[in-house]
Amino acid sequence: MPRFVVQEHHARRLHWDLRLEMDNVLKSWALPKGVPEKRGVKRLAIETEDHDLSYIDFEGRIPEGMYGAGEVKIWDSGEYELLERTENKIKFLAKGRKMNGEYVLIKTKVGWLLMKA
Ligand SMILES: [Mn+2]
Repeated sequence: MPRFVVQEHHARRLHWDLRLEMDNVLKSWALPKGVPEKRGVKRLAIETEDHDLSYIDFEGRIPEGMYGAGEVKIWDSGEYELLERTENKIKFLAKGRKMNGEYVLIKTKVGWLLMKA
């Protein structure tokens, strides 16, 4: 089963980074407001660069002067089941402790949105 992680990132602005193990990399989205807890709530998910698989368990401090400087903590992690994937939609069943259940990433005109399905 592929894995996912949500890293709480205390950069200049606090955000959460959702990363899905996919195509042998970590596909990544920054969530300014975190993972939606309720159905129907749409949260902006800003697509960011793919990360190496080894980054999935990274926690620690990114030094000052480096991109993303600040503390990174794992907010949740686990496995997921890919339910649907098209160019504009990724639906998955997350099996984490906090991120648990069906979620969908949808690409809209304004970018990606993350919803609890
Ligand atoms: Mn980040």
